Amino acid sequence: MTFFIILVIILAIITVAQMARVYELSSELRNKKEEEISARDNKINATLMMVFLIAFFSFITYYIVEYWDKWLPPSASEHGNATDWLLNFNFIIILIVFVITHIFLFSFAFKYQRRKGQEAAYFTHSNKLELIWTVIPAIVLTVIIILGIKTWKGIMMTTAPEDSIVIELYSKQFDWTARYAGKDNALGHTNYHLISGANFLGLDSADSKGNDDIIVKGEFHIPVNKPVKFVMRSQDVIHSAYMPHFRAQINTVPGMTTMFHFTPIITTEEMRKNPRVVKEYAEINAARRSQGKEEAIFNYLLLCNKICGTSHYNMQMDIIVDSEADYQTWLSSQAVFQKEKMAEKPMPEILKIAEKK
Ligand SMILES: [Cu+2]
Repeated sequence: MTFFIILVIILAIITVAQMARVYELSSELRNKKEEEISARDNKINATLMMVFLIAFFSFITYYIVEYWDKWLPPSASEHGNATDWLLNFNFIIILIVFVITHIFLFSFAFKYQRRKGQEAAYFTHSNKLELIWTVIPAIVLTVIIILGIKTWKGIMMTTAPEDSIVIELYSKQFDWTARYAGKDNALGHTNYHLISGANFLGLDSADSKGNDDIIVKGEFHIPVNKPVKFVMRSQDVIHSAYMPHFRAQINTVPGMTTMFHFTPIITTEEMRKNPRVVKEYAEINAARRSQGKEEAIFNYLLLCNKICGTSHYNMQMDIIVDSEADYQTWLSSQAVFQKEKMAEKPMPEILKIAEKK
């Protein structure tokens, strides 16, 4: 098959080359110079420019309409509305510039097609033009950058409220673990050297703050309308905690902690009723039924957004946004991490001394 495709391509190239040669010879016979383009050719080319402009815009319009509901559903976090607004604002500016420049580009090629006796105007420099195309983009970019910095500052440069729920997200090849700080709302100390067997997060048994810590896998719950502070760590390589529905993403880096805090504003139950989600899952489940698979339901996701290894694609955890009452019920049903499990591997003496310093 590949051989035939290559053969067809080679033959097509030869045909085009031969046709060009025939054209060359025939113009010689007609006593015309090869580079002389007829008025008819010019007209055809100019018309094709307009045809392309209309076809191109029609395709883009179709594309936007057809895939309009494939965007993410509305932001499930408070700050996400600000980033969505900024993104839309950028898209509107880009779209306006895109439409105007393309109309000019192709309609000018049509309007100023070669006509007999028509000379092109020639000038070497125009201060007015230089000013226009320097000042306008400069103003637009300044506005975008100022708004961007303001939004970013509001999200990243603020400290999490005092009453935030503290959750550690621990990444390793290839899964996530969530650790709740428990009643004292303080995470117990950990050390890489203490990782062994059941104590896979390396909790330090000497630190009483870890006595009430709760460790969960598979899915984790957060209450609606309450600020959550995520403290993130990584065991092996750089991963990236990506929670698209909450418009949140930050790298998790071995040897340091990174943080992100946000307030969820839509519960999982409410989001499952969102028309866009309902439509999307109707389509997904129609396809799944035809393949004899069980139905899928919408869940918020924590994904890894760094290509961190072979099973990167499957490194995810469900996030359930509950009402306050449901969250408390779920949390009380979770077992506190047992301290006996931590004692399997004692902290090396040399490290204890280093940490005291
Ligand atoms: Cu990863």
